Amino acid sequence: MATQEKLNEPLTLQITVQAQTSELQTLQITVQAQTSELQTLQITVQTQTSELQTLQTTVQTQTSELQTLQTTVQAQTSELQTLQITVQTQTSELQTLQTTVQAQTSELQTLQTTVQAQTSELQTLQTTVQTQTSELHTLRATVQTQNAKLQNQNAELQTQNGKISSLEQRLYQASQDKGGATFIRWGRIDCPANLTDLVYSGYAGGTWYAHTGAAANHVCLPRDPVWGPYKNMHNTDYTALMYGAEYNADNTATPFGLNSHDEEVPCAVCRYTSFVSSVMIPARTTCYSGWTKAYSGSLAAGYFIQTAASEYVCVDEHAQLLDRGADTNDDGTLFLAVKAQCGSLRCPPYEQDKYLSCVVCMK
Ligand SMILES: [Ca+2]
Ligand SMILES: [Ca+2]
Repeated sequence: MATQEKLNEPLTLQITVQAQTSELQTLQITVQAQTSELQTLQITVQTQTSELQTLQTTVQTQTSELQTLQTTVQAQTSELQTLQITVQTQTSELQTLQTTVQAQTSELQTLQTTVQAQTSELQTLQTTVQTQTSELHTLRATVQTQNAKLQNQNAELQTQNGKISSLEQRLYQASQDKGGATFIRWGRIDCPANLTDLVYSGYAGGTWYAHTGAAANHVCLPRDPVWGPYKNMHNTDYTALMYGAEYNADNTATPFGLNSHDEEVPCAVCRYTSFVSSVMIPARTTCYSGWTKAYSGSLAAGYFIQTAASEYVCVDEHAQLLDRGADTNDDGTLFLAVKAQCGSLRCPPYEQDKYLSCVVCMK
């Protein structure tokens, strides 16, 4: 056996060499492959190295950015804390407000209940008002009717009031006014104060001193004549005549005031306020007992040698003169002083050629 083995040894070697050669070739191929692969890896490593550098740069950049972001985050965290405090405060306020809202909601419900009750009441009232409005219209119509009646009654009342007033006035006069008699105060435009009222004042008038007919009495003509319907009748001579009056006493002996000659004579119609009678007493300046003096003065009448009749009147002791009368001598009815003439006239007590006084007395 050993021989055999020796015979076979070169072959084995060959086989081995071949195997090894093959294996070597395989290894070479493998080395080549690995070399190629290594190159590829080197390239890859280089590439990755370059990428790594790029990444490092990126990381640095991102680290810087991260720091910036951290700063920002810290600031925002601080701000967030502030906001959280604010939120807590607001939450607390909100809770308070919710409590308030709940209270108000409750109150609102109470009010709604009240409003509903009042609405119901209001409807009832509206119904009542409508009813009352209707009644009011009816009442207004009634009132208008009654107003019309009232106006008629007022008119009647006014008429009756007028009658009552008139009756009262008459009654008052009947109860209070014991006066009523009148007299003419010659030579004055006024009446004795406190005792009499002035009815009117005017101008003494009468007959022309030289006429042989017509009236004898003097009249007191008012200053404001009211003409009657026959004022403008046809002018004939079959009439009486009315003249004015002058004081015609001699200026050297006149009871009618200085320079009274040719002055015209005023007069006043007077009414007693508390006396029922009066009398003109010639030849007196005082009244008899129980009588009150209205005025005194001088007895006057017409010129005795003239043809016209006249009458005795009492001219006031403070005789007045009508304005502008002395400018002209117009005559008319003449007022002269009266002298006593003894004989049938008892002397004494009278005295010849003495001027007579007069007085108007009231009771
Ligand atoms: Ca005259
Ligand atoms: Ca004269």
